[in-house]
Amino acid sequence: MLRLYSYWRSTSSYRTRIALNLKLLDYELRTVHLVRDGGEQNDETYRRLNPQGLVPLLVDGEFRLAQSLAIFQYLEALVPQPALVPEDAQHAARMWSFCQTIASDIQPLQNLRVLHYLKDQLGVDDAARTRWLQHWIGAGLDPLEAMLQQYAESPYCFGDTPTYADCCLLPQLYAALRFGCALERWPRLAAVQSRCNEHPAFVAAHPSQQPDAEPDKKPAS
Ligand SMILES: N[C@@H](CCC(=O)N[C@@H](CS)C(=O)NCC(=O)O)C(=O)O
Repeated sequence: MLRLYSYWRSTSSYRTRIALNLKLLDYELRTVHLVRDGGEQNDETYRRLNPQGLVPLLVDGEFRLAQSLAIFQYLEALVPQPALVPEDAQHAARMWSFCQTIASDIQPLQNLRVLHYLKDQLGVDDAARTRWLQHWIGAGLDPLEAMLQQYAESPYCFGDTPTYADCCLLPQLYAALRFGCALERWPRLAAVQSRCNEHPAFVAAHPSQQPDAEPDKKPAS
C-alpha cells in the first residue's frame, strides 16, 4: 500500500491527498508535525527518508518520492484513469504551467522555513510578515485568474473534470484565506473552489478532515 507523509495544513501535502483521492488510491497516512519541538521534518529519522526535510513524501514499497508535482506524474503513470491531465497537448501544458505557478512561485514564499527565516534572522515583525504573504500570494493568483478566463465556462480549472490544477488551487486558496487574503479579488478561482468543495475527493483531503488537525487553528473557509 502507498504511504504518504503529510501535515494537515501543509498545502503541498493537501494537494497530494486530493490527487490520491481523485485516483481512488488507498494510502496509509503518516503525520509529520511541522511545528512541534522544532518540527519532526527536521528529525534525523525523517531526514533519512527525505533529506530535504519537507512534506509530502510518497512511499511505494522501497521507492520514496518527494515533490508533489513529481508525485502527480508518478500517480498519473501508475493509475492512468481517471486522467488528471487534459488530453489536448496545449491544454495539458497550460495546466502544468498553472500548477508550477503555485508550486514554484507562490508556495515557497509562504513556506514555514521561509517565514521562520524572515522572523528569526531578519527580524521581520508579524505585520510585515502578513504584508509579505498577502503581496506574494496576490501576485501569484492574479495571473492564474487571468489564465482561467479562457476556460470561464468550465466548472473546474481546465474543463468538466478535475485536473492537477484543481489539486494545486484548492490548497493555495486555503492558504490565501489563512493569511488574510479576500478571495473576492479572484472570482473565477473562487468559483472553482466552490465547485471542488462539493467533490468528495476534495472534501476528504481538506486539512480539517485529517487526523492531525488542530481544530482551534482552523482558518475560516
Ligand atoms: N516543492 C515542494 C514543497 C514542499 C514543502 O515546502 N512542504 C512544506 C509544507 S507545504 C514543508 O514541509 N515545510 C517544512 C518547513 O518549512 O520546515 C512540493 O511541492 O512538494
